Amino acid sequence: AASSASAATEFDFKAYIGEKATAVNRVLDASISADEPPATLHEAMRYALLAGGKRVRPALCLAACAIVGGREAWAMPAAAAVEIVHTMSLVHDDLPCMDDDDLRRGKPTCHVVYGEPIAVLAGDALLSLSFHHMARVDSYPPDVDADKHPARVVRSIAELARCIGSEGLVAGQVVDLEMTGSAEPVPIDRLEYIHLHKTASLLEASVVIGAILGGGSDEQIERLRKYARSIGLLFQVVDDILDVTKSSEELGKTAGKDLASDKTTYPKLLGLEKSREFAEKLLSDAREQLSGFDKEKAAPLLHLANYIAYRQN
Ligand code: GRG
Repeated sequence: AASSASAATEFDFKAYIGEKATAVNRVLDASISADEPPATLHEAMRYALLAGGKRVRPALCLAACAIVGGREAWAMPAAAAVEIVHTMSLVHDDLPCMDDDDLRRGKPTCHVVYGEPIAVLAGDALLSLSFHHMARVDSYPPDVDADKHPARVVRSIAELARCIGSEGLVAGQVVDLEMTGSAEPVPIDRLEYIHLHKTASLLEASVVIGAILGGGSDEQIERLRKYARSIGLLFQVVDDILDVTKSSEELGKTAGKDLASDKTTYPKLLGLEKSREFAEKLLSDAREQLSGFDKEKAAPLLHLANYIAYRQN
């Protein structure tokens, strides 16, 4: 325990996530030129993509590649791709026909700045760009496992496609929309379905794709999939808890915004204490999946799980 504690304190998570975010931002910045016509479309894509964001999904992808012994360059195009998918889902989620939000990452939403048609099309073009990145077979240095790389790329593309469509993000969004405005609170199994699809499925794909491209064994990939499912749900449970605790702080410790709003959340269904216990259980499930890996190589995924559990936004 003493040695794992010291390994944990030696790992500088802030520096790690900062370094990965910078590297991915460089790839994202280079992948869309504002000078190429149609200028408005490209501007809108860049506006959405380069507006900040924690870059958790690319970091997960790169960390999963590293834990199975892969090199960072092998997973870098995929790390960019998962962030692009995430961004396009936010652009579409913010549209008036969906959540109708005016602000995202502290800035006016894409459709507020560029209008609805361009925001829809920027989202479409970003989705297509993500698969362009995924298909970059040239990301493998020719020295190691080069012959295996195209098969890994194809497997990763299938993984990403599945997590987006009617078995993934889109399914989660549809069920979420169906529940919106209903007078009844959403039952817990529906709430879990929404989170597993809207949030966890892309986090899962980010990890699994990193592990595939890093050359992980099927057994390693499946262990990391379980890790990712736990942190995916954890992400949302913590989000719900923060919603309550933050708005309570803002309102001077009176009833939280979330408890008063129509939105169904874990604290609403389980209470705050039980929601916190559930979050702890998900974190320990995630950590357990990492126990068979080399400690040093597992440090980034371990700290990413802790970050998701203990973040303040
Ligand atoms: C994907 C084809 C396709 C269509 C989109 C709109 C839609 C279908 C799905 C909605 C997906 C959605 C908005 C899920 C919520 C995801 C989530 C947890 C967002 C917050 O993620 P953070 O905290 O955000 O990582 P930052 O800004 O840090 O990147």
